[in-house]
Amino acid sequence: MASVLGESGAPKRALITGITGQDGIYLSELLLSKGYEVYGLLRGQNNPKAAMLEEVLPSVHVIAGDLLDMSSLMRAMTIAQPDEVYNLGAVSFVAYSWQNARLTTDVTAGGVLSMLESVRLYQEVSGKRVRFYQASSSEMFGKVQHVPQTESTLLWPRSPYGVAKVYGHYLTINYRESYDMHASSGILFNHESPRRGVEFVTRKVSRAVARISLGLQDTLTLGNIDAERDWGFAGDYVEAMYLMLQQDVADDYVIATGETHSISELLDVAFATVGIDDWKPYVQTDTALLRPAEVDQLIGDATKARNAFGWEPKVSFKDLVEMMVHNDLALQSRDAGHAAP
Ligand code: NDP
Ligand code: GDR
Repeated sequence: MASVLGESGAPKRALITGITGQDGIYLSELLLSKGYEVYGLLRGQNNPKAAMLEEVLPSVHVIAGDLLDMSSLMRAMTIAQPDEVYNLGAVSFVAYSWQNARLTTDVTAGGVLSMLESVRLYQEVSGKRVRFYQASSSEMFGKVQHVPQTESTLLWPRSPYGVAKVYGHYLTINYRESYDMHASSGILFNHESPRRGVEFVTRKVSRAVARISLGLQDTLTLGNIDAERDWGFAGDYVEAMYLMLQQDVADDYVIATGETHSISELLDVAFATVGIDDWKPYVQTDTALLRPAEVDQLIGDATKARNAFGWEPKVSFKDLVEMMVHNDLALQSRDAGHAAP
């Protein structure tokens, strides 16, 4: 069991970018449960998620900062004095990355450089050794060159987001090799939860299914329902992030379930959860939601993580989808002012 005490003998301190996102919240909860002091970077002068953060994670220390502003990151390092840094902040919606390619590049790629530089300079000045986690992605595999994908599969990204993640991935490796930094990269496949943003397909489906079942919505419009993804539960995946940084030697790891399912299968399970066996009358497709270049199928092999630190997913695809639909049923019922079925 890893110690929760840092170099100084005091509780370990973690700095998380992207703390208001799905993974940032789960990771904060995990680290707080282990006795960490958690610091989170919050962007914007009036971020609407500040109230949510205060309610869900009142003991997190919030630091104002933005991945586009390196001076704010250096300031955050000085305030947090972290033992571990988790760089989860990004423009993370793949479809949006074609419409905002420059912003995606600046935040999702450039932000990694600014964060790594801030850590490197902080280490030099403080003499403290910091462990760094980079949120790499299965989107880097894109037009997949090998099935299943492992840490050594050739990267072939298919979106501005994927290209930005490739930059961050290789830069993390480069800082490890150039400066002997304890910098690890987790190549995480899709992971979902009731906290998933509504722009992503799993949550879009779970929310729409809940609303259809409650009579609040008639149909759901999707893009490519033949795409296949290796979907896991975000709560399981943040455990892997933490475990990576507890290893003596930094490295890169694929985190995945090893199963792939199509959007059609997602629809099967989601609609069955509310007792609808034939979803076709409720689902439309629109070519406007197709992407300029699609990632057709992803399936990961997490053998390296299992062998190194015993990581395995605990929540199945079916349980995950059911969990999300039940959560949306409760939320939608509450908002509509009637009891959940
Ligand atoms: P989310 O989209 O839920 O969260 C993204 C976070 O990044 C938010 O907290 C957002 O802040 C923050 N952010 C955006 N722009 C900036 C900026 N300029 N400066 C500082 N912070 C910023 O993502 P997830 O939690 O799902 O994912 C976490 C990380 O893991 C991301 O890097 C993502 O690309 C990566 N990833 C995710 C996978 C998944 O399946 N979830 C799989 C593989 C990788 P705000 O709330 O203020 O907008
Ligand atoms: P993804 O997730 O692009 O894999 O990126 P998303 O849920 O957006 O798409 C998954 C697949 O579903 C298809 N799809 C739709 N997607 C959305 N969002 N909306 C639709 O209406 C729709 N219809 C079909 C998509 O074309 C795609 O094939 C997520 C993000 O969390 C990234 O940040 C992360 O790096 C990767 O997962 C791993």
